[in-house]
Amino acid sequence: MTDKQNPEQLVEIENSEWRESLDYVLQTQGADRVRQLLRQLQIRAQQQGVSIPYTANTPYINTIPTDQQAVFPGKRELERRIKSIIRWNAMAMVVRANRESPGIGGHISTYASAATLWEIGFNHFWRGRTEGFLGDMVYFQGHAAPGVYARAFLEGRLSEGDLERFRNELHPEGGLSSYPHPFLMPNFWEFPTVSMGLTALTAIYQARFNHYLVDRGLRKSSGRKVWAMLGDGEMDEPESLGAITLATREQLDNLIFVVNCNLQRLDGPVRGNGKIMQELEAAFRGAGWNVIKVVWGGNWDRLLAEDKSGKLIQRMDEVLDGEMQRFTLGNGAYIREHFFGKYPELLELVKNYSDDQLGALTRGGHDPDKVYAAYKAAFEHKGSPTVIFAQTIKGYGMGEAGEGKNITHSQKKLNEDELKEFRTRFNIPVSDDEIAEAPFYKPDDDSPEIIYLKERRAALGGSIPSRNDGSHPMACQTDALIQEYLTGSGERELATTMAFVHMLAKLLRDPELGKLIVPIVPDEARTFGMEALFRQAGIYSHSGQLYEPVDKGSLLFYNEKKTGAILEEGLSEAGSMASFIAAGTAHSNNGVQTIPFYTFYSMFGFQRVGDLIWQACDSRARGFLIGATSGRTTLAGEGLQHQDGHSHLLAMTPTKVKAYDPAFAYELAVIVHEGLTRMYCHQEDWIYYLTVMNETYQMPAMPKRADVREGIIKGMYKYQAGKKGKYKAHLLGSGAILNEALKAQQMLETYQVKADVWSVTSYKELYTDAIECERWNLLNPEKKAKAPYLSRLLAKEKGVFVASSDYMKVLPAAVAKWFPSPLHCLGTDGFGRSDSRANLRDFFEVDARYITVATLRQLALAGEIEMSIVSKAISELEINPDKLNPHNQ
Ligand SMILES: Cc1ncc(C[n+]2csc(CCOP(=O)(O)OP(=O)(O)O)c2C)c(N)n1
Ligand SMILES: [Mg+2]
Repeated sequence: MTDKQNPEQLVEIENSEWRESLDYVLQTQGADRVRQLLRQLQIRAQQQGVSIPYTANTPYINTIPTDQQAVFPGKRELERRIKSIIRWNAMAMVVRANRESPGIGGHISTYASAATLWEIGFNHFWRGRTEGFLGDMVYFQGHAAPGVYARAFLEGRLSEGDLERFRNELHPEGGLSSYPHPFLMPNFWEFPTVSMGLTALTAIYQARFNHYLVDRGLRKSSGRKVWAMLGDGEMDEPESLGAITLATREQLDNLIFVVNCNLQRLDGPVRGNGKIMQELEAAFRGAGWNVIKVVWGGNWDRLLAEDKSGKLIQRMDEVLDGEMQRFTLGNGAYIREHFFGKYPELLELVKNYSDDQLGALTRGGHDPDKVYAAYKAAFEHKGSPTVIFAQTIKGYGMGEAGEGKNITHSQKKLNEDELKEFRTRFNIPVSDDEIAEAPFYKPDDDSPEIIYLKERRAALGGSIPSRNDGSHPMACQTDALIQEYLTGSGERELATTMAFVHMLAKLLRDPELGKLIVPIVPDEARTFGMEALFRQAGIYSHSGQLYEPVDKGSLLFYNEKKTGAILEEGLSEAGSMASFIAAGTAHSNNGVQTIPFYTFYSMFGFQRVGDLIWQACDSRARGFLIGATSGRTTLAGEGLQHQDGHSHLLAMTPTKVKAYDPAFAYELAVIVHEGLTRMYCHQEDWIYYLTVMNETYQMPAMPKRADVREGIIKGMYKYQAGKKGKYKAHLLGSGAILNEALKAQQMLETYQVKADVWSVTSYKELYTDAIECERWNLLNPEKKAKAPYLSRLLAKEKGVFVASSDYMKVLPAAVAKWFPSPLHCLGTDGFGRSDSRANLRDFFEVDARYITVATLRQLALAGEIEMSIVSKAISELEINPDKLNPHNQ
């Protein structure tokens, strides 16, 4: 030190001395010692009141230092050629599809940014399914699907015609779906990844479920990995981050996230004013993940090594994502001026670099060496999940057409000049004469590219993605399982929820099916009376039970164990649905026919996780969704945000869902039996949604008529004929409200009405069947018209019809037109209230009195009785006609 040094210089000298000390310790004693010393310094500072700001971030440089980088084992030049061809074809698919049908859509820029990330996976890591190995599970970012198709084309799995029919699925020869949909391409896609946010969530639970299967002894551990290829914009969805702590808690080192940080989403930058990689790094490190950042390409390594001032890393840390995007568009001179130009030390650092060299500095996600090293480290990492954040450029290679521009996400067209530029940049052998056509290009089968690509896939066990439908019809012996529920409960009163839990316990004990049953519950087991299953089946916990539960002495103690069957997901309906999807698709994805029974508060089902239910259908998941505590008036006391009177409407939407609202234990048993038979014995893709209730009453025996069982399944059957009366009516009831119809049947006798009571187990089944007939009749005008089941059932019935349920009036209204005379619908439109069942049924006008009045009015409208009788009934039954409409309250 000399006197002439100013304070800034002194600080700098001190900084460099400390840095050198650290380097020395690292070289002589290793990384652990460095960590110890830093910890010591932290303690020392804290003891003296110097609080150290918490940061979960590491500097904005690659996590893996160059000298620890695994050596890339591939043929780099050949892989680049292959990747370039895939880039071209992926782009051409979209361009051509949009020329053929303007507005048909598709995305070019996402795959353009992800190509290296995916190709390293395809050539070196992602293993296909072989005899002895189920293969890795790769969730491909949905809108980059053209990249997967373009690769499948080179691998010979798809033809040129297939590529031409991208987004043209209704073509007579079939086309390629816009995004990954197992529902639409069941032999190709495994995981629907299109609804942003669900990929991360479902991948986490899938990885956990893979452990569950091993722990429960249903599958051998094989080392297979779950890879989720994600977008940085997508990480803003709450579901993306919502389960990341579960992944560490469960030590999911079989899980790897790769987040393609192209710093852009659809409209613009993900974090123009910040740094998305740093923000996500903090979240994931905080959650205990192994985080690997791949920020810069290899051509930055020398600059970083030569930078003794620390200013380069400082600049990297400072630069905003919005600026980084700007550097993509700017040339080398611009980068020199605006990136390096901020500090004289940095200008000095790059003084021997030409503008072209600066312009060519790459982002980490476009450097195969860096990406390979990150993947290898992730693959080998033990004890926690890994997330790789790879910085890329959105629309990489699209040049003027969109590289790094805010419009790039939606860019679907390239003009001739832009095509030429793309062709030249990636060296695709397409001549100027042909370029306007954007022809697909595939090298000959004996070309080095195709030979190499096929060799690599063969070495990794074959092509992916490839969905294997491992379904084999099973000879199930399920009849005996339900017999006991068909005979009724005698004097004993129970709720359908209790009957269901009893059935579930019985299924779990069954020697054939028991090991396949997966009960799933989001912290409501006690609400549903399921705690008896804790002891019987055990709550799954990979680490077993490391503590003595407080209720150890009791019969129903909280029994966590490694071989537990119950997935107690805590308060996460979304997580539970993700588990449902994993268990419900195990027949294809895990070669084992697990049978999920996901039981939840029905209010927090379809409306809360409807998107995941839709995804479950797309995944071809099978299983039972049990909406418990259902019914707007049957769930007493809970009020507006708990009482469900509409999930059956929402259940109308996905056609692969069958929805039932049974009233009695025998109905429930018949439906569960039917579900097991169709989904597991016959291997059909269905999801059965059953609502069960918590009102207790005596469960009758199943009427001994041949039509009853069929009626339960088809949605409606006559439960009890009326005894006597001059006038004829039919009362339709569902769920617990069927009991109100039975009470009304009695009341109506005093008005000389003979009312038959029908149990409607499923309006959805009735509706689906009716519209199917209607459609057939429309298209076959000269053939004998088909009559819907409902019309056939009621063809000979005289009299009036009144339907009541614990759901909105529109539910029975959906099938009204197939009734022989007008149907009056009672239902629970409006917000719930906390009160007793009796008061709620009065408030919503669905109790026996309202059914009685509605029936009398239908009779009066039909000219059978006088309207004055209706008025008389209103007053006799103490109904206030000036009562406010619950719909508006
Ligand atoms: C839930 C949901 N909302 C909106 C979309 C429409 N969408 C598809 S891709 C996209 C932007 C994705 O950005 P990012 O995740 O960063 O992916 P990139 O294309 O940049 O790789 C949007 C908004 C969607 N698929 N899902
Ligand atoms: Mg993005």
